[in-house]
Amino acid sequence: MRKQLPKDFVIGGATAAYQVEGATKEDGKGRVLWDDFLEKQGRFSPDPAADFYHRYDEDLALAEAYGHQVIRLSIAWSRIFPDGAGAVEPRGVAFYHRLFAACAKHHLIPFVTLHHFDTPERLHAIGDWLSQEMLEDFVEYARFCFEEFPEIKHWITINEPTSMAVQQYTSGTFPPAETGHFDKTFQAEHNQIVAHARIVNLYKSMGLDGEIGIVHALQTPYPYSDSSEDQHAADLQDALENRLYLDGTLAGDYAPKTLALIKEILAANQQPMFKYTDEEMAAIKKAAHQLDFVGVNNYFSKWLRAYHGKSETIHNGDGSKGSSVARLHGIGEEKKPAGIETTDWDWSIYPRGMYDMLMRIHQDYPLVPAIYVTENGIGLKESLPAEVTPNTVIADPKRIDYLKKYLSAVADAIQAGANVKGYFVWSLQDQFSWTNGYSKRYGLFFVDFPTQKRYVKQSAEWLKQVSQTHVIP
Ligand code: BGP
Repeated sequence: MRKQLPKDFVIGGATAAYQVEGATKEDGKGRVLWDDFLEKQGRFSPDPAADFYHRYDEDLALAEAYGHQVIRLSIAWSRIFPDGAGAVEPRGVAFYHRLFAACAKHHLIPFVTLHHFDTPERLHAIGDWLSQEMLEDFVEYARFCFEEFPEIKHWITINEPTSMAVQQYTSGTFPPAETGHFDKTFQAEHNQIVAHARIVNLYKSMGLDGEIGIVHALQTPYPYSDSSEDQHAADLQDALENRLYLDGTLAGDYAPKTLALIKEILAANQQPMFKYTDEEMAAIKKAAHQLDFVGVNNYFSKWLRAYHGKSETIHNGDGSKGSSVARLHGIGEEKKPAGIETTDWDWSIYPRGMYDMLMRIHQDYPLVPAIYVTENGIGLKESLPAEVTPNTVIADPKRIDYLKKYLSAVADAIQAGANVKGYFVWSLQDQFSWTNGYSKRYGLFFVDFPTQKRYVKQSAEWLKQVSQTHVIP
């Protein structure tokens, strides 16, 4: 039988400022942590990305025409406060007013993220999420946005705090590209949870007419075998990436088991426990009781087996299938069981992982009022046919197949009781990927980057049907 989605289930596409806007040197925008890092790497540039800074109206018109009701956007902190704090750049403020007005014109409800991996350079240089000054400035930037943009009714504090902390200090794929610093990773995780909590509490104290949530990257870690050692490795991986965030933001306290797993990882690596105060924990508790929704970004799952050697990670950043390595001392080694399908970037295709994560939140975190799937999609190597007209529709059967399987898993979770209210495909249009550049395309709409022309993909037509009928064909 064809699976159904609830009638009030909303569908849309996701974007992030740095990945779509381009125009990184325009209208007084300040520098962010990625600018120097990418320049030094010399692999790819964040300009022009999808040139959304100038072409947002065209993309919003496509979203509307293809049946979307919602859209995920982020505000580039450094367009508003080029230095992270202090003087406001009015041209940045004006841009977001224009963008949000265009959303209204195209009947799209924006879900707006305050921090999507783009810390202003000055704050990154003084420690990023490890710096208390950054936390203070982030809260003030949030306050400014809440007062300045009353047209926004759905706010997201931070996008994927785990991706930031783990990739900054454990695997080294995000600047400052440090590896093996589990102590910094957990301290950054806790600090992000505190910053998120203070902002939720601030928002609620302002009595504003809207909702606020957070977006987590949640990949289910499964044991590679049924041995207790592999199960324990999966639990440790879960503690690194998921548990602290789930406990802190959704339950308002760190469970003793979560803290014990973290202490075990730190002890194995001879690193100190992260610091937290009673005042911070009180703020965390208060925020969890006031949170309106949690966003789940789920693309793939992981399998862990016991490993006692040195930490070693190799990132597959160019689509060379099978080149990834992830072995962490004190945690375990990632290894996919035979038969698990993967993308060219070694991401497993495992919709069951989406179902299990949605059900875990539903069952283990009863304070959570609502869940949105805020990112899901597949990165593919795609190109334009030799002959194109503006009406050319690009065939992307793999994406349709992926979306169908994952949306079906979402429908199953709803059927089983999870309150999932909407789904955002990553991504609306092809865009720039932090560690993979421009060859990993996720969009419902193809962007020919040299000309910036847009072409519809078949997946956009498929999703329009879902959005209009609430049936997954
Ligand atoms: C999430 C991020 C997005 C996006 C997506 C795809 O982690 O929130 O910003 O980039 O993943 O990831 P990637 O670009 O690494 O393939």
